[in-house]
Amino acid sequence: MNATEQKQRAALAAVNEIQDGMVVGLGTGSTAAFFIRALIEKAHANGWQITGVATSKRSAELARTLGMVVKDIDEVNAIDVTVDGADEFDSYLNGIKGGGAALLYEKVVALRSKKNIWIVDESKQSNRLGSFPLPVEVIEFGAQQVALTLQHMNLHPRFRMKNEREHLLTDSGHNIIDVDISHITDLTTLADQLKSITGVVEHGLFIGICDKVIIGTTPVQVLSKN
Ligand code: ABF
Repeated sequence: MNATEQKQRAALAAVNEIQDGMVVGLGTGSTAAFFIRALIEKAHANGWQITGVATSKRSAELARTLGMVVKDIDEVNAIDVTVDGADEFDSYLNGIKGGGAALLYEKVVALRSKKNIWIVDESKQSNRLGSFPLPVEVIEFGAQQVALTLQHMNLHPRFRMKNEREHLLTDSGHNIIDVDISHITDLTTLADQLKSITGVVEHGLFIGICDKVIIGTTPVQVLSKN
């Protein structure tokens, strides 16, 4: 089964975790897009009232186009469950996110959610995080200085590019600098070090956040924390 089929299978499995009346965090990326489509189809078929809280402008636009009510995170009292993709995850259900440059809103929504579910194809599973470059979101002002600091930390920083000349900008107008953490063992310390750099807004290490991972193999694999 190819990655796309696995993503679709994982997305469909995640829809079964949703009930009528829920407030649902809507992730970003291709797997999350499959979930959004499948959820809206099931909600329409069953006359459910679902409210979405999106983790990116593109996910909000997709959901609204398909007829879902999408509210800002500050308009809802609570988020029952957030379903999102991931770039890499390990056996502790820690992960790297942000390949889609949406890590900041994804983390804000995830940390306000009662439950977090990641939907993935099996290629995202890893024994040790670091195969995927870690995205670091930085304000544009002084971004080169932050890149220099990351270079001095031996993290081999690379700006995420929109094209050959322009830096990609996130929904918040920030830059993304991707760093190599394949040689780093203490990720908790690294996370603290990154957040202590003035100009760094957030990073894509999601430690202790995910409650369940659904892998779209046949049969579907469901990994739950404790
Ligand atoms: C999102 O899921 C991002 O953090 C991550 O980049 C993406 C994975 O992309 P895809 O589902 O397209 O493989 O949460």
